[in-house]
Amino acid sequence: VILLFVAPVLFKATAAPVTLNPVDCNDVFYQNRTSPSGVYTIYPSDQRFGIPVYCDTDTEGGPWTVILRRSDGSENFYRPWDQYVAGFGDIKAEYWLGKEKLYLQTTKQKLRVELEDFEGSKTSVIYSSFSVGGDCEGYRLTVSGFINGGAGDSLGVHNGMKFSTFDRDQDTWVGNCAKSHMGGFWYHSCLHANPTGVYLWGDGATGAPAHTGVWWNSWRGNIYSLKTVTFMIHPLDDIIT
Ligand SMILES: [Ca+2]
Repeated sequence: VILLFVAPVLFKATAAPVTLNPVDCNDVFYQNRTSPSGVYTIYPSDQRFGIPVYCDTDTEGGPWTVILRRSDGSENFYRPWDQYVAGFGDIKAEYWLGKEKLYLQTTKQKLRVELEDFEGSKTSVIYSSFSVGGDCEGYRLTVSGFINGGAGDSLGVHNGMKFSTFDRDQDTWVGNCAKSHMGGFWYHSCLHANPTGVYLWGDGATGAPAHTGVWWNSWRGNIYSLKTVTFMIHPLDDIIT
């Protein structure tokens, strides 16, 4: 019985190449530059247990670690605080990586936001500096260095905001932004972008409450609910050339 357990472990230990646990998709790519886009296991801040994440090695300026993706309405993003801390969803479809994992990205990151509407138009924006604080400071967003790729700046005004969900109001409004806009985000009073809103399939008459869709104000306004929204990060000091 003992051999049955030990033998595979020994075989694996001697057969596998020695690699460090990748902290992000950049590390994944650094260890194997032919890595295609797909799901990989990363170890933010050298955590002992890895987490699955989608690595985009195709988009310009990458490889990118996807931290948020909306794509088909398959996932419910109107969730409580604890789930936004831990992360949720399907890595191959719609998901939120989790605030704690964002906090554990210890190197400086840039953020790329990719947007697509239901008419086939695509656009993007880059923020050259992006970080998320820890639990003790309410997972505060620090974002700057707007570089317009056509989408316009709808996130810069959220700089310095704490994260809020319907069950933890840390926004700067007298009301509850998460409840009003049905997501979880770094709301101020309240928002210029709603990437975690309700998937409302464009500008159709869904009857949903105003401004609850998935929108980016400086591109398609605050009514039109986008088809695809992707937030992804890449180390600022990229060692790959
Ligand atoms: Ca409030």
